[in-house]
Amino acid sequence: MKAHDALYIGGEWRPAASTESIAVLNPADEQVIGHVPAGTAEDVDAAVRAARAALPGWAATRPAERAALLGALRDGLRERAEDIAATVTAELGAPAKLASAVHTELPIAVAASYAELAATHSFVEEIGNSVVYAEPVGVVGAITPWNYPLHQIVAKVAPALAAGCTLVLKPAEDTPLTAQLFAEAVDAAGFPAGVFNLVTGLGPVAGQALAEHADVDLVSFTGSTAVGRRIGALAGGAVKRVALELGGKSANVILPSADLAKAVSVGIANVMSNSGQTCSAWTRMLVPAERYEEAVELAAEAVAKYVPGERIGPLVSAVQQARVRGYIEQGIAEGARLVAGGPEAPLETGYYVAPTVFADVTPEMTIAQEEIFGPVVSILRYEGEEEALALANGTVYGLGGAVWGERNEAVAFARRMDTGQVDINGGRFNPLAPFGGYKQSGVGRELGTHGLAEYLQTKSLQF
Ligand code: TXE
Repeated sequence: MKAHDALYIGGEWRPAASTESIAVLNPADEQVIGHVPAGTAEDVDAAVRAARAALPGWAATRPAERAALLGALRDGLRERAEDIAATVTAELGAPAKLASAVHTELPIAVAASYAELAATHSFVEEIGNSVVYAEPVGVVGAITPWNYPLHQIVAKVAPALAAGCTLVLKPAEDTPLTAQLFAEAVDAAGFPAGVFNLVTGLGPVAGQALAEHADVDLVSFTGSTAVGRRIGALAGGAVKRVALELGGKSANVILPSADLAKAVSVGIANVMSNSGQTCSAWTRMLVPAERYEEAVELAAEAVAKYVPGERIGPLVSAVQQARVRGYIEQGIAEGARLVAGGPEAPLETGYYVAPTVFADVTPEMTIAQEEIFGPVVSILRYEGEEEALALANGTVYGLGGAVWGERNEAVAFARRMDTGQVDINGGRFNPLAPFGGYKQSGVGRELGTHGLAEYLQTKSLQF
């Protein structure tokens, strides 16, 4: 793994305007593994200009040409798969298996899906006496978080390029090395200069400059609800398009007809994966009162398998570690029953948090309402389906969720949940299914044709 001491703008690696840099740490051992440039507003402006200059040419390419280049990008990512997985392990702390299966293979599947969609999607439609053209929105500012360093990038860049948009990417400052590897793959694929640009930098500096830039037509942001709200307000003020993928507090609803042991063990695995740093993680387990103690015991058993430093990695940073430990302390202070884990760091070195399970969690507790973004599960009790539904829908969020039980019952329940996607009896990742939130979990959808639509605007010609 090598860090580029430059930004990728206009088809080349160029020095940033300032010599300031950002140190990248390995959260498992707290060692510095590289430095990347801290881009400023001046760099963002240069990148937006490059994207603007490249737009007319790129927007005019035939979808088949864009599909071919996206196919080359998919192949370039495949060739770099080992390097990507090692980089994600180094800067996020993801265990090797997770890094290659989830952090590398899934985003490659998403890139592959857009190589195909660019070729097969119909960008022209006849409606009565009109012909409707789907045209690119223009220059995109993409701001991504660190929790899935490559996936978050691919889920924005691939549909934007498939649509004929050009873009500037500002990746998270905690995981910029994966973004640089991605830029290498874009460069090698042979996209025209300026179609894709990368500016590494701090959120309040480079991110803010990108979100505020007058010549950006669409801001696509994934991250905290606080920053998302600010970006949404900026975009609203400037009357520009915005896509927001924000936090979650998803419910894992276990109906009385469910296979309890499976629902609990898969539910725990879902939260422990990526050390709980998944916006759609099923962090609230809802269990029928008559099976509550049984579920709590099963959860304690299941979580014991997640040994920090072996099966479960650290959190991304000291800041996130402190935040999550603070939530665990708050859970205890507000009266939840600690069944496993706790606020003490399980290892001396590295930003680890003990896999934690709370029972006797009531809906008004902070740990039942706020996104913790760590390996912490709250188990709530319900009496009857209506209470389960009120609990499931009782937060400001609506991103993911799960329902376990007899298939028809589970589907009927899922249809009443205020959330963007629900896994029935486990579910399986589908790179073509729309992903995004109801309520304060966001605006817009990623993946598949719904994700592509975010980057398109329509023009109708009447005859
Ligand atoms: O997010 P930020 P943080 C949630 C999760 C986590 C919390 C804080 O609950 O604990 O957010 O994480 C850029 N203008 N999620 O602090 O700050 C920043 O550089 C423009 C959920 O890391 O929102 C990075 O590229 N951009 C989430 C990106 O925003 C700004 C994933 C996300 O960082 C900016 C991550 C600004 N003023 C965190 N300030 C999910 N939905 O998956 C920061 N950024």
